[in-house]
Amino acid sequence: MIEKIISNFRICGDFIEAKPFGNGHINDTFLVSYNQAGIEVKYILRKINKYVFKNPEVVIQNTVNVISHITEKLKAEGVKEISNYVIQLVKSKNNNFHYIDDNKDYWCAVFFIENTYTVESVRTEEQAYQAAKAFGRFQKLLIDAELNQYKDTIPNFHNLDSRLIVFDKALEKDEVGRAKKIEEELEKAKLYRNISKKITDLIKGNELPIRITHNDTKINNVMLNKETNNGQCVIDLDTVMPGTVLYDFGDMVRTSTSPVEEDEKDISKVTMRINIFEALVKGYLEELSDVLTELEITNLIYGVKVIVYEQAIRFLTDYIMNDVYYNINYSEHNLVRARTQIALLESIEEQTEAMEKIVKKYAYFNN
Ligand code: GN1
Ligand code: MG
Repeated sequence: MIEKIISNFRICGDFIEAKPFGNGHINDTFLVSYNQAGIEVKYILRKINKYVFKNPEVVIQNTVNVISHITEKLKAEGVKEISNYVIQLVKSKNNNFHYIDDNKDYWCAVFFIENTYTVESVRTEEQAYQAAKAFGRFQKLLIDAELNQYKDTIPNFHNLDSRLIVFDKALEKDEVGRAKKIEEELEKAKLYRNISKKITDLIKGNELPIRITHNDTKINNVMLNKETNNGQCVIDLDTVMPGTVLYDFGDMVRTSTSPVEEDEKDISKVTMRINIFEALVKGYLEELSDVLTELEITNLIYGVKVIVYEQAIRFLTDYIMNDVYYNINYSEHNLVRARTQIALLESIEEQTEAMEKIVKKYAYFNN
């Protein structure tokens, strides 16, 4: 079946194999290899989840825009071998950047970048620093992207207020009776609810700059070079759209600072590692401290709290709704994920002062 799908793209040579790839929670992703005159060449093929992305054409248009923006800027900087640093889409035989199958599902193919790897949790300060530099560089390259060329691929994606409305509704309906199993988690979710207040005010007051941002800066969305460990290429561009850097910084910290994965069952292992946090701040601000505003920089840690809390709410909501959004491997999977997010938030709250000091250390207000 995958062989048939990929045959609709402009790829020459002989199909070798297709294997499921990566750990994304949303789209189906495959690594496909071809024999091209004796050389094995790999591609990543993805089916866009149409439950999550109601308008796949927008996802593709934004992706095309961001790739061409970054490609042009790297060219202007004189960078060689640009396809090692920004993903490149393969055209379909119909001359589109996607193929639509009989099920009306949209598929996209990109060239696989050789000699790179991704991590699910950060092992070293160096990895954190390099990944943060890559996300920072990505943001810097997009600093002059035209806002009006990008549409929302998922409306209100990081709007915590609307996430909370959906959460409250799900809880009220409690369709499959799961609410009674999560009393402790609900108590904690309530405790931290006031986190949402300030972000709503900042955004409504138009105080935070709206930029083209990534919106899914999970640590496994940056490809690191196998030899140098450099953060080589930021991937998963489905949610590139207007947003704030607070969310991107927040999601990077959320997914990098805990020593264990998002679905660790033993929450005593979940903690915000301050040395990893420092490496992230250093890498991110080395690239961005001269372009971000003071308001953005002074709210970075607040952004972390917003994102971790939002993620806890999203996992809890999906658990209450009987797992309609995220891919799961077992029935409590979303609940386990929500618990790690709450534990992480608790650890962040405890270390806020030390985190603030670190941000101050690396922030140079040049604006
Ligand atoms: C999803 O697809 P993936 O795994 O990169 C989700 C993110 C969540 C994340 C939680 C479009 O990302 O927003 O933060 O799972 N993507 C979408 O791990 O909802
Ligand atoms: Mg994603």
